[in-house]
Amino acid sequence: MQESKIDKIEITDAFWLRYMELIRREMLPYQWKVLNDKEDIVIEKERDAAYIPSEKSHAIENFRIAAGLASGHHYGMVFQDSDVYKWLEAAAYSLRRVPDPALQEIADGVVDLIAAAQEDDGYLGTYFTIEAPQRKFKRLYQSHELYCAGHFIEAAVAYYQAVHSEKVLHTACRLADCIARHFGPEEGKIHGYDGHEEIELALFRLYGTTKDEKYLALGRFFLYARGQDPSFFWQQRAADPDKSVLIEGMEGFKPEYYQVHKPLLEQETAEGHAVRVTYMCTGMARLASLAGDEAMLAACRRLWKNIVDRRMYITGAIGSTVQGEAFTADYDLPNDTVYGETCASIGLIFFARAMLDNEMCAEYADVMERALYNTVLSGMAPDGKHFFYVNPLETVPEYSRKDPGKSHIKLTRPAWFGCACCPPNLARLLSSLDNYAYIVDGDTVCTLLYMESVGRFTIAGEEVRLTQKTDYPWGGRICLRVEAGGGQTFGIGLRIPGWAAQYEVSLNGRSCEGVLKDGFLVIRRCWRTGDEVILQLPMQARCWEASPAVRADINRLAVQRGPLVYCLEQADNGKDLQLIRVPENLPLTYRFCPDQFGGTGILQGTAFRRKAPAAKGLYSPWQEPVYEAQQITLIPYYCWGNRGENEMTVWMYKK
Ligand code: FUB
Ligand code: ZN
Repeated sequence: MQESKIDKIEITDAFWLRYMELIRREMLPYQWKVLNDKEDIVIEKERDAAYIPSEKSHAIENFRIAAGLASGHHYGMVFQDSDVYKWLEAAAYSLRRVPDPALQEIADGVVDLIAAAQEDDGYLGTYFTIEAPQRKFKRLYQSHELYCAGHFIEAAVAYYQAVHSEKVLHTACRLADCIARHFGPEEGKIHGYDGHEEIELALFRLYGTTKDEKYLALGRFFLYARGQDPSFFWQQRAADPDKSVLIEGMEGFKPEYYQVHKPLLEQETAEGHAVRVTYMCTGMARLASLAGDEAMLAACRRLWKNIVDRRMYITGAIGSTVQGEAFTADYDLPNDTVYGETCASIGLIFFARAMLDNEMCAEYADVMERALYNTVLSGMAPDGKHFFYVNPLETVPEYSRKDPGKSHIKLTRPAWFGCACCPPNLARLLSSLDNYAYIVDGDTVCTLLYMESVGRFTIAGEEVRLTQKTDYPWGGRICLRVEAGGGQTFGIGLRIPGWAAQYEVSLNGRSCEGVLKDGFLVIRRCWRTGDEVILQLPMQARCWEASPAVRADINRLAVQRGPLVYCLEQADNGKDLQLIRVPENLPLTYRFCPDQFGGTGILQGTAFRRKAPAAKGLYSPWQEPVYEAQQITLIPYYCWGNRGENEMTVWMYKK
């Protein structure tokens, strides 16, 4: 069969271009200044813990010291380098979309600096170069050496693809080669892996670009070695003569935290640190598609099902506890102590996208959409300079202020964090959304995320262009205009979102049928230039409930309109949101407000407020509750926390 592939997706969508331009014009310059300690901001700890370094970033200065261009000590988390790498990756995607000589000059300078900080044998890692060369690769459960390496490799591949910098790719290959000399199944090498997965998925990307099988084999080794000997990290720790810890607060974590309690093929449930799980799964899914590894794919499916059927919030957030930023148990989804790290939902999107390369199942794209439009967007403010690390589904300001167990539940977005993993992760995901819009499967082009765009494809050796018009997520009409030369037979697959109760499809103005398979409606025919397919999705707001197994959500309803989950905020609805009661068929009217939160659609309707019984104590004999009507306003969840400290809830109590 002749080749089919995506050639280029140009996003022209008003909703998403606003974000992409915000990243290009505001976020990248802002983050660059922060990484250079040139922005006058308060850096907050993501939770109350004395050991989180939050005086400054120092990330660029660490590289300058490692390169011998400055003197001093390393500052920050042991993985502070990854902030720079993620920034570089985001800059690469932005440059791929819009050439920008000033940004490229800065990025080229970063590449030069990274290369200067690299040691002669290819080793790269400013903490160990500056502070502890004798401990390289000796404390892998905490060191993040391969995690940082992975982030650099990802950035390097993206930057190479964007601006053809041979230097960045060369630097990345030298680093990967250094790792390959130290790790592997051979005698004399380390039969181990990093405490934080990332290198695996990165090596697969490097393999994709260089086609060097060594990188595929090394990534495969890391995945298959993981968990074979659950005591590996602790053996390393015992053997390290230096007993000082690299990251405080991590000593008590069990093997599950690092996903090393069992070999990956035996892991049935998502355990431990949520970001680690998603990066691991992304690596597993990429290996499955690159190598046709069926056993690995089956393991991915098991972990996927466990996450999305039992351990994911309606907002696409994952990670139920601050302790270890981790998964807990099936259906344990507390709304007010949740972790829901922005990076974890970003990782879930990576995992979903990698699964789509294995099998065309719309559920993967549905979850991608859920995580993206809700938790990921909630991770940043409309100014592109304030960020959430944790994305709760319920807040009470006084509880966050006074309960040490809720210190991670911030009420407004900080300017930066002591551990700044999330802000540059947002920048790299949102500036590369073109990678998530379509997929080509055989001779079928499938839509994944709906957004205005011009997509150029090669289908069975022929050029095809699809122009997508829509005002999604506000409107549900999606129009695809085809340009296909003199007529070609191929498939167009439309994702029918899981949230859509029904849909209509027309072809050139007439109702049309396709074949619905795994959530994609595939229309196969001889397409001609000018053909137009219109998909109409229902956009009325609906109440959703959680499985009764979720104790935190029992007798509660959440509102979703299209892909957007909505919430109540005190700013619109008054204090004591727990007193608001909603009927299941809550009628809601939709209104687009161009001036709110950069332009957003709000919902309004009549609900009830339970009146507090007069002069009663904390407890009293049960009485029939009394309600009064209350107009309520719901805003998209991603907009919450932008109007000062304020109560918020996604799940409302049923009347
Ligand atoms: O450990 C590196 C990153 O820092 C993790 O991915 C985040 O969860 C944060 O802990
Ligand atoms: Zn993060």
